Amino acid sequence: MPRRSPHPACALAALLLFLLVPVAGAPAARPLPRPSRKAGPLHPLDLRCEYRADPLGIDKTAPRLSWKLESGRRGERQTAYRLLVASSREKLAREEGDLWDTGKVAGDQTSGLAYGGRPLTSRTACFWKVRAWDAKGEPSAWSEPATWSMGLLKREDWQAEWISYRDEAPLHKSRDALYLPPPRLYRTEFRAEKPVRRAVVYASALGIYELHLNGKRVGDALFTPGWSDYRRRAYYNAYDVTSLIAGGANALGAVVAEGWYSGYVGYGLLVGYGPNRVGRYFYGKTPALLAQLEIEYADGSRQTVASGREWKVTDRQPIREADIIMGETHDARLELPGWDRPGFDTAGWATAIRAAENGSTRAVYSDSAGDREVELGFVEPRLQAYSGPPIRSIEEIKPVRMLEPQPGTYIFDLGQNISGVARLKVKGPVGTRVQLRFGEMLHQDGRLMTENLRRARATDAYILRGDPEGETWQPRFTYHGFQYVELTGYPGKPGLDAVTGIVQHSDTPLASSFECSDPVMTRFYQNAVWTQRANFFEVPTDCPQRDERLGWMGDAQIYARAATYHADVAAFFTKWMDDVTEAQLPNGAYPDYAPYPMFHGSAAGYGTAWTDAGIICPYEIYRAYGDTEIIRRHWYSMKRFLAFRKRRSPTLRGVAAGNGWGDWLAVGQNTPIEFVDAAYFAYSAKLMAEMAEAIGAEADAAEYRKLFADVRARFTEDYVQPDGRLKVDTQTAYALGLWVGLFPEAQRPGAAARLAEMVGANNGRMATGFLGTRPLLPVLTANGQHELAGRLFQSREFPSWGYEVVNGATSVWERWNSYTKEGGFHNPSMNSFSHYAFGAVTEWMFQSLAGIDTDGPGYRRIIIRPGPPAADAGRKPEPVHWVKASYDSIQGKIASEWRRDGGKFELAVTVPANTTATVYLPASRRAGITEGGRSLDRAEAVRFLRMEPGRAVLEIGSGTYRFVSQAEK
Ligand code: RAM
Repeated sequence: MPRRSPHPACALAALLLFLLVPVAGAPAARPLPRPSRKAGPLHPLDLRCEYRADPLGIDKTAPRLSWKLESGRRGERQTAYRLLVASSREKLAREEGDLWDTGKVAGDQTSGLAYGGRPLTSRTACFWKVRAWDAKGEPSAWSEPATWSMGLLKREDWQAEWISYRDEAPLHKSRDALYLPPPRLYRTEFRAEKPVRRAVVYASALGIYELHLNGKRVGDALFTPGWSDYRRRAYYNAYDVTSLIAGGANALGAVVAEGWYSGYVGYGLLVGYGPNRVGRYFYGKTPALLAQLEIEYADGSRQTVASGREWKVTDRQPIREADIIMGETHDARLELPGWDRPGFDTAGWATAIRAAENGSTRAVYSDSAGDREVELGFVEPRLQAYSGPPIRSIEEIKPVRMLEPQPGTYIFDLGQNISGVARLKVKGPVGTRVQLRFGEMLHQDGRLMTENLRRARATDAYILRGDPEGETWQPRFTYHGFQYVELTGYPGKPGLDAVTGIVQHSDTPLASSFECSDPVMTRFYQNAVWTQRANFFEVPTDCPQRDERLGWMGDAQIYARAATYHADVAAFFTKWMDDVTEAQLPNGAYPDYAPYPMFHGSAAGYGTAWTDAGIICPYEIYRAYGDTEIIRRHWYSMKRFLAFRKRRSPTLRGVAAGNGWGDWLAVGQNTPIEFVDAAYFAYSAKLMAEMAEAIGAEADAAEYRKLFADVRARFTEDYVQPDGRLKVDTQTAYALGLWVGLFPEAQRPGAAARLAEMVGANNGRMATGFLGTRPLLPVLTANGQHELAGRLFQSREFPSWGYEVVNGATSVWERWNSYTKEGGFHNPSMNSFSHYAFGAVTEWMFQSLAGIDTDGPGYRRIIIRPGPPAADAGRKPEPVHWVKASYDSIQGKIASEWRRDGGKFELAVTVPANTTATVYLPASRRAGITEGGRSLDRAEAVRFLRMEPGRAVLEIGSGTYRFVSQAEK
């Protein structure tokens, strides 16, 4: 499967590196990059519209444009830019910006530039490019051209009707038996008689659709149109199909499965939620399709092919079951070759109906908020263009071994826990049924461990058509979280190539690399990235394997910033924040997960720190990408939320109400909910004040600053003692208090000392859960306890990150003790091996170990602050003594690579063009610091600012630098 080609930035950066003589005694230390002496012009590249490369069918009428800049020259920046947007590729090539020509605009802006040209209307195709002027006022060449196109912006643009099949099946009633109806195929034919200039198809579904045109699958996105509250709103997607239109007869088809709309969702079945308590039909009973193909001919005429009652539909097709959680069954004997090509005989197919013709179906819907009657018949949703990165098949993994725990049962080990599906390769007699089951772990005796899947059947099956050439199959409407695939019913003994792991997730471009001298922690970084990939699946899910996979808010807010280090998640969060706002409860609280098809736990529907994700996630996106639009878009909703918080806590103290998830999965210490709530109330107010300032809402900023101060004052009154100790004496309490800034200045050192003392008293171990773990290392580092942070980070003792790795983890576990080599599995009813929350420590790895952070929003100014833990000859494992990390920020690639060798400290830094960085270089004195072998005064684009205890503070412009200093050991 094609993988995205390396980013041009990487290639250029790779060119800039050349080898250093390795330092003796530094195991596996990587050569440090040498600065480039080569001068080069400014080069704009990586053009994005609404964070995406060449998006089609967007509905933002002032989309935000961005680019990155590269230069081989130090201290380079953009002094002006000119952007052209044209209505055709040809016009753009002729430098005719008929839609928008900004002219030469002075300034350094390269992201979040809102389109300000001629009004954009439905269907407009836009072609654009940019050129930048450098520090000397020299213009660059034009960038490569990029595109975007507008979707269907008005209801009237849609001629297509929502269509469906006549659904006479009674509502399923049983919780004991699964109900897995087959997807439907839909098709129509049309003729195209003239040369085609452009053809675009727009499509949506209540359910999941897959479009086909003339025998080809349209696009490569999976699980389209994505998950939303379909009762109110559905996404649609657009595809350019110009090259697929044939002269003469054409056939347009679709497969529509139930997906989140009417299939099994979350733990609905397990706990008996939803209509009839059966765990399905959360949004409605019968899937529906909407499709509109628009052809523009070379002569200017147009033709529209739209879903309607003349389409044909059937369920007599090979996919017999297709459920996201339960799995997929494919009977290849029923394949309908040519169903998506013209001329296919549709005898036996039914005529499609308008979705509304199925009429009303009423049912009693149950969840933790009680029983109520709901309508499950068709309700027309508002349409919105999909704004996220689509889910795709990203990568293939070959199994590393095959086991046969019982005769005829084969287990394939991918060597990596992933989300996605398995592709099966098989040859055998017609009618043979091969079954695939999925698991993250094996039992001691080699059997597949499926207990932690709870009610997720996670079973696929393929029934052979008996092709003597062999058959391959890959499901399309289900996915699993797994490392192991169990095959039964296979004809003969399979080879290792019978199964291929297909990694699937939202296609958020990976953005970083991290290696250090401790291989266990290098592996942990990889585990965190894998776990994020497995869970950034349409929404930020808690886990990919069991019957849950919900967009849990607590997990997301803890992890959002770490997520930004691993991948470009700007578009992903842009999409999901709309789901979050949509799910906001009538009282202004955000629910525990979004989308929110069912109330869970307390009927209140929210829990402290989970509900605050509605504030924290946009904040983190603003910080990482400089995005003020996400703040503006959700401002009203966020204000409603703070108003709710105020109403609920009139004394401005924390309260224990709603779901008390609290410091979830902490070991050994319990932090009271009121305390957590007070801290999060303050935190939300503080972030709101900062965001208000960012969008120029002065009055709001003043109000929220005061609110923060007031909540903080109550907090101090209630909890803080004169020596800095808290009345709630848990590690999490200190970590949260220090993180949010709740201690008066005078009490801060005492609080930090107490936190360190508590870790010591706990045999040097953490006692924190989801909420306490994220801030723990950052606050230790920020408060003079970096050594302790480093020790916790590298610990292999339970509970720790290293403990998971030495116990064989390839992903991040839900619980600190999900599994031990000696003791086996912990509590299978809630034990995921792919849960990202505890992986949030990678934020500290980047910020405080590699030392890459933003100074203000969006990496316009960068902080490079390497954090070598003190060399301690006796400590096991040996303290980290080299790190090599990079991060592809919204401004371009940042790299920090350092190595400590006795008293010598080496640091290689790269910062992108158009940015500056403050470098905190470990050094005991200024003299003796060199850059590229020269003394500091002679180094180009380096400014010495000051000495601080143990380090020199420098300012650098863009480029690659290599510093050497003498530092304390
Ligand atoms: C679990 C989820 C999630 C957590 C909630 C409270 O079921 O997996 O991680 O946020 O509960």
